[in-house]
Amino acid sequence: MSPIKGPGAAQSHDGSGLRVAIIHARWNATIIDQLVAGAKKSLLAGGVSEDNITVQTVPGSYELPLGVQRLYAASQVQASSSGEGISATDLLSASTSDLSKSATVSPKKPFDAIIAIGVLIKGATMHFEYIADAVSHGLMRVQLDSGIPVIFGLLTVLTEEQGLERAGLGNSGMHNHGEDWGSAAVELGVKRRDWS
Ligand code: DLZ
Repeated sequence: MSPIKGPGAAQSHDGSGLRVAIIHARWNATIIDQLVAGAKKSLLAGGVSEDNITVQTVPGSYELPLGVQRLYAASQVQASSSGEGISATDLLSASTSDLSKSATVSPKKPFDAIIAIGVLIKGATMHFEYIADAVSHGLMRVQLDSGIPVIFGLLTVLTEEQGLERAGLGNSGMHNHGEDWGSAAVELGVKRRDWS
C-alpha cells in the first residue's frame, strides 16, 4: 500500500529545457547542505542540465523572499538585454543598468522555477513564529506576483533532530525532502510553460 502522506506516485516530466534557481539560507548549514544536494539531484534526474541550475545564498531564511524576487528579476533583465549576460554570482547585487552593460557569460532565459530553501529551528523566543510567517507569506507573494513557481523549501522544525530527519540524516529512514522540492520544480516548470 502506498503511504498516506506525501506527494503520491512519482510523475515523470521532461525538464531538459528548464532553467532553475536554488536560493538557500546559510543558517543551519548541515541540514541545508543536504537539502540543497537533494533538490539538485532531483533536478538533474528530471533532465535539467547542470548549466541551467543556479545556486545562490542569503544569510538567513528571512532574506529568502527578497532573494527570490531579485534573482528572478535579474534573470529577466539578463534575458532581455541585447548584450551578453552576467555571472550567476553577480545576479543578486547587480543593478538593472549593471546587468544590461555586463558581458561575462552567454545570455540565458529567465528562470522557469525557483526553489527557496531554509531551515528554521524553534528557539526560546517568538523569533521562529515571526520569521516562519513572514517568509511563508513573502514566498507566496513573490510566486503570485511574478507568475513563476516558487517552491517552498522552508523547514519549520521544533528541534534539530526533526530537521536532520527531514534532510535524510536521521535514524528513522525519512527521505530527504529536498528531493521532493527538486521534483516539484521540474513539474511546475513544465506545467507552467504548458499553461502559458
Ligand atoms: C536570527 C535567526 C534565528 C534566531 N534563527 C534562524 C533560523 O533558525 N534559521 C534561519 O534561516 N535564520 C535564522 N535567523 C536569521 C534570520 O533569518 C535573518 O537572517 C536575520 O534576522 C537577519 O535579517
